Amino acid sequence: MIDATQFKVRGRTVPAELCGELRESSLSDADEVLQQRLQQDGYLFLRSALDQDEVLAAREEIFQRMVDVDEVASPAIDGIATGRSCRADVADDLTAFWKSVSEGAAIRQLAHGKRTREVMDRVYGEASRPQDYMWIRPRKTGWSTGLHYDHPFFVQNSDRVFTAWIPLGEIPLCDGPLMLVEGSNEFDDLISGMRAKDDDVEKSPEFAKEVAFFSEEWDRDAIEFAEERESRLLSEDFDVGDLLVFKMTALHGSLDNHSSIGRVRLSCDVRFQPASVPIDERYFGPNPSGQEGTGYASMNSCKPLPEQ
Ligand SMILES: O=C(O)CCC(=O)C(=O)O
Ligand SMILES: [Fe+2]
Repeated sequence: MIDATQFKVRGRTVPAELCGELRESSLSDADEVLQQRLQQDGYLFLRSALDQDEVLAAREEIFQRMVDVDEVASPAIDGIATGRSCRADVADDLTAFWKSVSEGAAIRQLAHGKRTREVMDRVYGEASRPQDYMWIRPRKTGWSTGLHYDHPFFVQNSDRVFTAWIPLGEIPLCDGPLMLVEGSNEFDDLISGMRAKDDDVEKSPEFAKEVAFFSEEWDRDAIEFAEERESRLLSEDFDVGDLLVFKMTALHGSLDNHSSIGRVRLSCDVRFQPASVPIDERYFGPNPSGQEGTGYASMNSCKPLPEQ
C-alpha cells in the first residue's frame, strides 16, 4: 500500500483521491500479456526485473563521481547531498564530465547489458536495441519534473520507441520518483495535437520542448490537471531492480523530492526500440547529437548539483 501523504507536487500534498499505485506486472506473465498491458495502460511496471547488483554498482559509480566533486557525502552509496560543488573547478568541460559519468562501465552494463536487454526483448516480442544517448538524473530535494510527453523528442519510430525508467537504488515516494497520469495514453485531444506538430518538430528541434508541454505556457500543475481530467497521479515506492517501461504517449513527470535526510534521487532513463527498426542517428554512436543537436550539453545534469 502506498502512503498518499508522501505524494507531493510543487510543495503541495496530493489529495488522497488523486493518488494511485502503478499496476504491477511480473516477468512470470506471458510476453503477450506484458505487451498488451503496455499498449492498454501506456506503461508496464515490473518489480525485481533487473539485476540488483548491477543497479547498486551503477548507483555507486555515479555517486562516487559526485563525491569526487564534493556534491555527495561519503559513502557514495547513501547519496546524501552536501549542498556544495567543486565540479566547475575540477572539470574543464562540464559537458564532457557528465558525458563520461553517463558512459561509466557500471551504468552501461545495467542499461545496455544482457539482463535488461532480455527483459526489453520480451516487451517487444523481438530483439531490442537501446539508444546510446541516455539520461542520468540525480535530483536534489525540492526538485520535481514537470508533466510532459516524451513523444516529440522521439518522433521517428515513436510508436515503437519506449522509455525504460530505471531507479538507481530505492526511491521511496518522499524522494520524488517518476509519476504517470493514469489513462493519459488515451487523452486523444492532447496526443493528436502533439502529433499534428511532428513535422515542425523535425524541422526545428528546439520546438520539441514546447510540444512535449514543457513550455512555460503549458506548465501545468499536476494536481489541478489530474482533477480536471478526473484522473489520478500514479507512483510507487520503487525498489532496487524495479523497471518502469512507458510509451511516448504516457504523460509523466515526477513527485517532489522531499527527503528529510537530503538524499539525492538517482535514476536513469534510456530509450529502446526493436533492433529491426532503422535508427534515428541523433541518439546513437559515440557522440550522439540528441534532439537539440548539442549532445549531452542540453541536459540539466551537466550543471553542478546545487545549481540544477
Ligand atoms: O526522472 C524524471 O524525473 C523524469 C524522467 C523522464 O521524464 C523520462 O524518463 O522520460
Ligand atoms: Fe520524460
